[in-house]
Amino acid sequence: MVSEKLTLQSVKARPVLVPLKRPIVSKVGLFEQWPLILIDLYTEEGIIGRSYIQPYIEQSARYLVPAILDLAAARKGRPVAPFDDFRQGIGSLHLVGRDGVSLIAVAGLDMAAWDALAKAANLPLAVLLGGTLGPVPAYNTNGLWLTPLEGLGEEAAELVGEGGFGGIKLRLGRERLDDDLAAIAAVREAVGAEVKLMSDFNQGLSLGDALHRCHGLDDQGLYWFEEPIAYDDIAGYAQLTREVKTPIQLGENFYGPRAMHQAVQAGAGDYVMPDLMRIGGVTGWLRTAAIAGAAGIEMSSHLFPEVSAHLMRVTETAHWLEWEDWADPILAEPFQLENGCLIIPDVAGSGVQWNEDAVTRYALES
Ligand code: SMN
Ligand code: MG
Repeated sequence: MVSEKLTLQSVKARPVLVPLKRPIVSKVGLFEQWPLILIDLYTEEGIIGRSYIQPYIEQSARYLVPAILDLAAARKGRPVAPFDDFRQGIGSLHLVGRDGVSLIAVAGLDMAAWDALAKAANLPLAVLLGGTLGPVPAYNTNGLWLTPLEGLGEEAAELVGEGGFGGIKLRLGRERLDDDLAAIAAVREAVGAEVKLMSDFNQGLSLGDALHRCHGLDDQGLYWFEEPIAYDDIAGYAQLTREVKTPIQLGENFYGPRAMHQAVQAGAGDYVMPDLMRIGGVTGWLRTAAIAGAAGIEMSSHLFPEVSAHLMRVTETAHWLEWEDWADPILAEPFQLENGCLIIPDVAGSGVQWNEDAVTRYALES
């Protein structure tokens, strides 16, 4: 047979709510537990593609699951072809907007489709994409939220120790500049000079406040300032990038490759970090990586460490993988870390498989 084909049969999308080891206390919200939507894409040939999305908002399953299932129903009986499906998916939903729910639904199915294709080829996703398996340098984002200063040093040391990490991320944008300075000092003292300190403002500041705050923190040796202002104020980001010495990082809220193109054209950041759910899954990432690569901008990942790790192996300007373990409670085989790197398992597909007992335990009514 010249070509093995995969034909979409049906899709299941199951919301779960999993416990977090450390609650997320951030400018984008307080989360004690973390919602995921688990997607299983069944093919007539018997291969099942799997993916998850992390929609932040527990109740969002009420509108995300129907969007995913509607798209899937329109594809029933058709070949699993993510590049075609990406265009068709956005095309079919653009009347209610190209971003947001539409792109998230497309992205979730896209990641499951690529997993199915890699499984059908009996290759890890990175290898299907023309790369190799290997360690992926990661920083630990699993803590250092906007929590009391007293606990930060101890937590920073714990975070480094969780995988021999060479970088950790600290949330900033506390009430006063001095509070941010004290947080940085506590963390630095605990982890020493060598560990890279990424920082994230989670869009918490106005442009004026960001100019003050970033200038006030510019000599602290932070590795990057992430999202000081609202994610779509591209002109404001371009100004910060021009005026601040510390590299500006953004991109977790970019919806689709065109948003990356616009940001790059505007000089909106020194670094970028797309999120698989918003950028459009594997297909959206590949297109986005080409834009960042051509521009010579280093590209990190946001959340989704498992699938992102495969993609970092084929990303021209691959920079840092963001490590969080939030999906671990429902994964059959959580990914492992060694010497600050995520280890991609040598299995067909992305390596994302469910622990069905845990899925039942954490199931959420949609
Ligand atoms: C973040 C991610 C998920 C929840 C809150 C904050 C953050 C990050 O922006 O970059 O990790
Ligand atoms: Mg962020």
